Amino acid sequence: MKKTEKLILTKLNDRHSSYGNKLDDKPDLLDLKKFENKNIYYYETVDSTNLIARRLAGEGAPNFSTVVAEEQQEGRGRLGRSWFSPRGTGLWFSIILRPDISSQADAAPVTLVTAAVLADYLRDHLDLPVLVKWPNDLLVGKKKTGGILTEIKGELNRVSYLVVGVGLNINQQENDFPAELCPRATSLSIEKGKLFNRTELFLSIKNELEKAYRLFFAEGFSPFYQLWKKYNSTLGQNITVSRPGGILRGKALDLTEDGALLLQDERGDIRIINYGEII
Ligand code: BT5
Repeated sequence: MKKTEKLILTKLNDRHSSYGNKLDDKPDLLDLKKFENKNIYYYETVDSTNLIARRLAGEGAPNFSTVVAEEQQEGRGRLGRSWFSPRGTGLWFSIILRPDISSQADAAPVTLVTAAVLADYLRDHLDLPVLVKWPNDLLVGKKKTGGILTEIKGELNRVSYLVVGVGLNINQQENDFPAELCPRATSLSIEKGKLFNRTELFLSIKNELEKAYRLFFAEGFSPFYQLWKKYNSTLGQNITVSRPGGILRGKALDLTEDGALLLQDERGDIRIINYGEII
């Protein structure tokens, strides 16, 4: 038997055992019955769950309302980049948060909290060596398996709501990614060699995140600081950061207690980076 045939057979058998009598190749759609009374807005196809969540938040949707979609046609990354979100394979969802805080700065570490909690969850439940690249990438080795896009609505001293968008690659196989993403992207299924029940993962991750956000908005970033440091792939590395003020090169020294990156630049000066990305 050829290697590829074996792989396909294994995949079908896995589906068979994970999902009952499912032997066809239809995507495993989310199980809506499990979403009742949980403030979950389910869509088959959307432009972006973050955009829908922002609209719902503007219309008054309560804290922790969550938008989840099988597929995003215009999934968004940061800085106008796109997020590849094919149907029935990953988890694409956005959680609305309505914290009782007045300053946007207090909300800023929410991306780091989300990343640390997701890494912890995937390590603990799936035994997957996930690391966090500052500020919003979830990596296995050098490949990205998830990303976070946080958007804040408010003025400087007023926060109306936050939308935290999470994209996690779950059941994609290598040939499901477009060629340009293949060398840089992976999924839980590629890493673990089996398919996952997305409904269970989604509900369990959503639950962990809600617990974490309650704690974060009550006590700040400090309960998550060590967790983030434990799982980061950034500190100690020589990095290049692109940020609104331009490009900076240097060594990532530490994370401040409110989630900014401390970088020692090429002249030896210590720089505090609140926003940017490692390129
Ligand atoms: C992110 O942006 O990593 C944030 C991704 C957030 C996606 C979620 S899905 C639910 C919610 N609704 C949305 O519309 N968005 C959020 P960034 O750091 O800018 O990374 C984007 C880059 O990651 C792209 O330019 C690609 O290089 C790469 N990429 C795109 N899709 C990917 C995928 N599925 N897996 C791995 N890498 C991907």
